[in-house]
Amino acid sequence: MSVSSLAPIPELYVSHESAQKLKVEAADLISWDLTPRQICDLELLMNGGFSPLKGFMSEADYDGVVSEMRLADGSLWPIPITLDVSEEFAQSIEPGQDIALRDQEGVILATLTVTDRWTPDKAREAVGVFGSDDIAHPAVNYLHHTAGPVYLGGPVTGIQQPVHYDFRARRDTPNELRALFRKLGWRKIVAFQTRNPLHRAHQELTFRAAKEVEANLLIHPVVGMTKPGDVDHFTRVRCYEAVLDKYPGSTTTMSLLNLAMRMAGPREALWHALIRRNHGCTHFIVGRDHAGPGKNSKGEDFYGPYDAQEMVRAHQDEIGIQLVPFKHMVYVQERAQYEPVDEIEDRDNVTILNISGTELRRRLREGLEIPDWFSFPEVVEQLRRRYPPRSQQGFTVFFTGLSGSGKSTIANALMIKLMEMGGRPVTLLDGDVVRKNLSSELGFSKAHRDLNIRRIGFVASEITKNGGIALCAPIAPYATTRRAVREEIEQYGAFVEVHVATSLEECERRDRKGLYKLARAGKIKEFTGISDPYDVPENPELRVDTEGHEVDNCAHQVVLKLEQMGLIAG
Ligand code: PPS
Repeated sequence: MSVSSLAPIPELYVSHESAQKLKVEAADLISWDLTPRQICDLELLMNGGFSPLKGFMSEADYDGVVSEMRLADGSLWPIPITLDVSEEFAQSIEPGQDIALRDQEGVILATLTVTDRWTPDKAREAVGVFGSDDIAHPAVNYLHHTAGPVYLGGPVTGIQQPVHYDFRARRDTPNELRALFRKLGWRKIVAFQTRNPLHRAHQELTFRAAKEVEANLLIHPVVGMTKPGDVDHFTRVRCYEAVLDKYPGSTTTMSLLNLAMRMAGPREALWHALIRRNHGCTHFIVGRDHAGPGKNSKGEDFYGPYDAQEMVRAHQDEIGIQLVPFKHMVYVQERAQYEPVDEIEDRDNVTILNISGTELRRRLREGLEIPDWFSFPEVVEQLRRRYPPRSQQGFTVFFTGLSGSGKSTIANALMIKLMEMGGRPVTLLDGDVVRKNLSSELGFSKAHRDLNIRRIGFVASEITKNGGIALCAPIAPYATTRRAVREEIEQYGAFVEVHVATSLEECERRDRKGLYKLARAGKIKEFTGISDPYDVPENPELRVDTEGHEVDNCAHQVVLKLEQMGLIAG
């Protein structure tokens, strides 16, 4: 098989008229609100991207896929496509019943006729599909900690495509791509899967692949769900658009694929190949460590670097798409070009250059040079817009300490110093002020304090995300809540925890608001340090001692810390 027939592939959508009728009838059905991953899966089920699947897998299909990559009818399929739901929802329906599948705004996308309902053995699924039950694997972690405990299976009736507001013109169903290839007269098409920005090495690899098999090139990036921590798809698509100009327009095209990746290495590569076959491609590029999930909890790779190639090679004839294997491409300085690492015979006499993903992120963070041999200036420009150096990113300084420890005073002094420097807007979320505005209905129980801190964390994370500086100064007595706030904020920028370590004795001696006296007299209940706990931070970025240090000096210590962390220019 080397040319594509490009005949239309079966979809699960009903006609427009039937869809309108179904939408009305579905008002009486029980609804399941799909998760983001399920929406991705459903879109590819409905548009034929997952053909021959006709719905979410039955238990028999699932068992066959987990143990031997085969559906009950013997067709090859490597990844379970299951509808995971809560125990409560599963109990509310009976097999044989139709349910409505809705997106997160409640729009109906499809109905599912439930034929199967079962409780999977998730550890078995993890070992079968991902080769390990280690939660360092993002899909294993998802399976155990995000996916619901019960699976529903059955045929899907497609009503409408999920709505996408972004890059609409760049998204194509398998049949739209097949029609495009037909129209262009393309009979041989090699697909390139990616979840990363395209740099020069990728361009060289795709050029070579297309030349080698004399095929047209489809750049087919995943924009559904990729590995946590990846460059977001908005930035990536802008990068792809910039690079597309550098390909010959008559033999290259780009289309976005709304796939939710599992990072399942070899099985995932086979799945990607099947999906590309469904999109009308005849060849599929598999490079080094395709869909690799990173290291396991022992620091070892989950899969061998070329396991994915072997897997696709072993099944290429059966699925009808040919593997184009590629070795790792590196830059040979003396020849000023990229070459596959295993084809460099004079490696002792040449200089081989490479920049890893980690090194690239470091250079972006620190605003260091990214050489032209590595990437295109247009791509670097997009990445720099998305990842400005730390001194231009937002961040949060989170003061914690007992009542009267000096948090607000130091935070106020710090705010003035940061405003004097200028550059980024500074917002102070002081404990007392927050309690007047954001949290006026809350008291001081553990639940209320947690809610108060989470609200502060939410506002600080929004400020940080938008490039501002948030200074928070609540007591925040619970370590677990502080950690949760840290995790939320660190998605967007730095979180600098400052423990204002004034002792209880000193706070009580100062008793600026007279509250300690009232607390000792039992007139204020649940008072931190007296009748309520305070978890002393174990590893704050900074601990300041206010006893024996002026406020100005304490605020200056924070400034020095921010400088040392690269958050403000020195
Ligand atoms: S928390 O635990 O982080 O939600 O507390 P916070 O929002 O920072 O509010 C603390 C201020 O409220 C006053 N206050 C109390 N503090 C602790 N325990 C009890 N029971 C209490 N009741 C009132 C107190 O003035 C705190 O102000 P600061 O600025 O910390 O001195």
